[in-house]
Amino acid sequence: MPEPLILATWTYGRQACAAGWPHLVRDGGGALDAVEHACRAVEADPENMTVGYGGRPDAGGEVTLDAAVMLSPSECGSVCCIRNFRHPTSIARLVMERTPHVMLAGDGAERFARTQAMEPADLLTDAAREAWEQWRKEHPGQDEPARPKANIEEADHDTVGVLALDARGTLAGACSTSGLAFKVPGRVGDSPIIGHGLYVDPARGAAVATGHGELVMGVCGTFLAVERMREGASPTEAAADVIRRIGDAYDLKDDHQAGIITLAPSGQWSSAALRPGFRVAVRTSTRDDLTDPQFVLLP
Ligand code: SD4
Repeated sequence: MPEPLILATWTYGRQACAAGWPHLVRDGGGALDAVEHACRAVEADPENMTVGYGGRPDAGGEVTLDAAVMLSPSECGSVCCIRNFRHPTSIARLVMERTPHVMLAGDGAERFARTQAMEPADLLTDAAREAWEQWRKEHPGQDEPARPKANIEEADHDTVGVLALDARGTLAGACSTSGLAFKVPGRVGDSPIIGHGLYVDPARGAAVATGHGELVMGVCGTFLAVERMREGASPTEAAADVIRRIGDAYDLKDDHQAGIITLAPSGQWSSAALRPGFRVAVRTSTRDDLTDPQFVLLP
């Protein structure tokens, strides 16, 4: 019987793991409930400046959220450009469980959420609006795209990505984000796209990514990681291969960052990042801490 385990991105992943753990080990719970509740805890926290409520707006001053949930290639759901609901991860789970589709976007996703009795709510906090107003003052050009700094998540909080394995051996993953702060309106990153920000294959493993989504999207990052595990790579080799592939494919700038967590069905797991700063929260019956990635490409 596998040892239950939950892993989450960045330092605030500890908050996610703490919220997910009771759902992972309770009777009637499991990996899917755990990853959903882990994301919901971060989505509900207004102090987290770019996940859910309190997320940083796009360049036009509007907060838009993306999220995905996955159990297997035939059981996954996601939403993007959600503007009026605080829990996109739960909407993504409903897309997976109650529609024949994988991904709903924008107005249609919000209409679907209303049919599922999800409560609409404001996303913009005073702090996020003030941050946007300050950014507008410093960047008066209407269409100038923002360039976030590497590891901005540790200062300003960003995507939460969660993987879990329960005692029955079920693997599940979820991720939730408002994307890159002050992004061009309409921009969608890797997080809600299956195989980019999140991928789970029950027989082969799971992976979740964070950082500059465009880098991850160019190499189908999480699908690549799980595919490498399918070919026999260890979780560390698989995570490192994705980061190396990003290094090969892009002319990397100093402010570029990407991190990935990989988890095998056995419970063996690992992580890798382009540069130092990425951290992984881990919770088991005997552990509750933060770790640095096993592989880092650049000093
Ligand atoms: C995105 N990958 O939208 C997300 C952002 C992120 O840590 O993960 N930041 O590109």
